[in-house]
Amino acid sequence: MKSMRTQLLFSLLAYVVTNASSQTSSTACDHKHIVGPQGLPGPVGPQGLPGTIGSRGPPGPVGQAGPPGDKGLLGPRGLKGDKGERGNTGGQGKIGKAGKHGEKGQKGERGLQNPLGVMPVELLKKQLEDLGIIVSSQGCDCSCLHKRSPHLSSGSFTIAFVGIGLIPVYCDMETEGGGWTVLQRRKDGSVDFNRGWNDYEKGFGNLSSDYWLGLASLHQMLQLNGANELRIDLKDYSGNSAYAKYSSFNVGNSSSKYKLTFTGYSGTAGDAFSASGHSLRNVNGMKFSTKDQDNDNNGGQCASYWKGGWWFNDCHRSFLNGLYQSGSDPNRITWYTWNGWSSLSFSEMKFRKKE
Ligand SMILES: [Ca+2]
Repeated sequence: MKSMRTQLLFSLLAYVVTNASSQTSSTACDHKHIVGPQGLPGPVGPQGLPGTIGSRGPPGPVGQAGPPGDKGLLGPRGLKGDKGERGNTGGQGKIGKAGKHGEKGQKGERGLQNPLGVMPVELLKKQLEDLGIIVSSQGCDCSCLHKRSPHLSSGSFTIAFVGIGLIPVYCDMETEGGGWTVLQRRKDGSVDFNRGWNDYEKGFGNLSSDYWLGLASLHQMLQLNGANELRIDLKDYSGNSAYAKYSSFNVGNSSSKYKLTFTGYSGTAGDAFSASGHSLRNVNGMKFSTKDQDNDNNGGQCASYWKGGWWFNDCHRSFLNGLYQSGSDPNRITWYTWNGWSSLSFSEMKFRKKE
């Protein structure tokens, strides 16, 4: 660069000297008016220096929009918002599950003694109706029911007994003045009577046909009544009828094995319970026995052998829980003092409070 500038400076000095000498010469020779031919053009000068940078031009028009870019990455989680205002009151929710039973309350005061040993009728009736049980009377057996409502016909009733519970019974409201609670019936052989202790204790069968009230309920109902009488109605397969009646009748509790006691026979069928004095067949004072509980006075097991539960002594002269079959066999429904060993087609044992 420096040598180029130096070269340009010498070229400029040479031009100035040449013009000065030609003017001097012209002046010196002006008076002669002599003009020579035009000289040849000089050589091409060196390239000039680059110019300064121009000013920025005006902005161009806006270009067209480009294609959309790729989706960006998920941004960071935002900050927790402020607590909102309390909402409106909601609707009523569904009923929750029942809570646990509360603690047992203290025992109430003893109520007034009811002559029939029953709890307040309306209270019990209400409670039972709530359970869907229709009750015609409370805490009194068929004899009490008959006394209260003489118009009632024979039929099935559910009776509530204080301290015992509900007991379904059949009431005979016609025979000999009515008011009998049926404890046993054989009518059509529809129910098997060759059963164990538990069944005889709690009862079984159908109130309208063959049934056994149950020794536990029987004992309790007799207890509530105090004094009771017993009636037994019988029929044979020829259509003949007879009955036996005992003016006192009782059955003990479970500890006594439901021991049977009776006195005061009357009737048309004979006193088969006492076996007409046959001491080994008399069932007065006998315990109840079943095929799975031997409480008899026999070396074997009367109930297993004769196929039914009964108050056996050294077996029997009366056996109303025997097999329901016609014919002649001590394992069938028997009332020996009336029909010998010939079986019976019907039997009904019933008690009522003795007035
Ligand atoms: Ca025995």
